[in-house]
Amino acid sequence: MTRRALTDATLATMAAPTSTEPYGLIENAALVIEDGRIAWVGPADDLPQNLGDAVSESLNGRLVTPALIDCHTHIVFGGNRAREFEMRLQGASYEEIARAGGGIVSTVQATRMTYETTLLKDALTRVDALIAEGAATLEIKSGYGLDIDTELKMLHVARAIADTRPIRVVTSFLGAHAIPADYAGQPDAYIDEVCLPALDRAADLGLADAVDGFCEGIAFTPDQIARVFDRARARGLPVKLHAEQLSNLNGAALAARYRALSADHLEHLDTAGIQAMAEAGSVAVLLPGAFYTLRETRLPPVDGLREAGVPIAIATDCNPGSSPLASLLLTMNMACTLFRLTPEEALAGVTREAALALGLTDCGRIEPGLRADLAVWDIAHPAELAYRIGFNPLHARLFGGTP
Ligand code: DI6
Ligand code: FE
Repeated sequence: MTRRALTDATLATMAAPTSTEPYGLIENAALVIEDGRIAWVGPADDLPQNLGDAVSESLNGRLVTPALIDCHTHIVFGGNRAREFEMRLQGASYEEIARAGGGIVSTVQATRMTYETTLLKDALTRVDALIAEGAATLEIKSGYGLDIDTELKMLHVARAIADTRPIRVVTSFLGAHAIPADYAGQPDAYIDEVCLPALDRAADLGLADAVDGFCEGIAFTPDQIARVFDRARARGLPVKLHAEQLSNLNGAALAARYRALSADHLEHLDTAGIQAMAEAGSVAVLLPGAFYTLRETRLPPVDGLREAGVPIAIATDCNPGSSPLASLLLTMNMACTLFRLTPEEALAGVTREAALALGLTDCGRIEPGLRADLAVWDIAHPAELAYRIGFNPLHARLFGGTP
């Protein structure tokens, strides 16, 4: 058995949402790690004496948080969309570009043409940026293939990331992301001939941990999404949904009917949608990077979500179009400045609530029994994480107890 004790730490345990101590903070704390798991947490004075051969290390008062979790990314893709960024700056809207054959569909073309090795190499540059800021868990979606082979290729690359770097990857099959050019005007045929068979293949091969969709005027209707969710349910896979991003199609309520892990974006979510999410226990995943990039003006209903007790997570939405963002620290800052989350909610949003959004019960908090996925920061108080812009105070990251 390997055992490590970390002493002289300030712990933001993020333990319980109802905890009276903000951030679940414990000062002058210690932590014991055994075989990759957290074995003991508490005030340093109470540290058990019988630690045997444990290696002990003083953190000199540094702050320790759960390692960060990015619960919504499209981090695997071909090419980039800098040209589209220029077009938007000349006045074209995201929807106009999408309808004119740009947008998601142009990334689909690039992703189909890019070799798996290149997709992996390019994705790793972004993954490394997340790891450098203390991330240990990452959700990755398919959805830039939109044919069976390329959807599976993307999911293979996502799995390969976890084999190449010390990070945990959770995959989502997002075949219902956009209607590809070869099925223009035939979304139902696309669902039948490509999306559902690809979902089945991904499930057969164990490549998908969940199923996602994009319910929007420029993507799929609630009825079409429901057909995809029916198949997910038949295959025993949990669902989540891009909902209420650009308009309100009652996608969140649809997702809630399927007991979705999360509904994501949600700028146009209404009261009925909030209520449905609260009853289903679905997490609201807010994506300030997309809101910022698209210069949206309608804010997600944060007060309503809080009042209804819907857990709020935040994520990068890292993708080449609407959120070319590979920083969870900047995401936290944006969530506070743009969406008025508190710094505590922002940190919970990339730890405890992000774990919930992925259906993971063994990470996202500092508690005995959970994985020792930890971030050690050169700061004194957790509010500093969301407060600064373009500043990375990470001192060390532990992944399953290993620095
Ligand atoms: N919503 C998003 O923000 C991303 N996908 C989605 O359904 C955008 C993807 C892209 O523009 O490439
Ligand atoms: Fe997204």
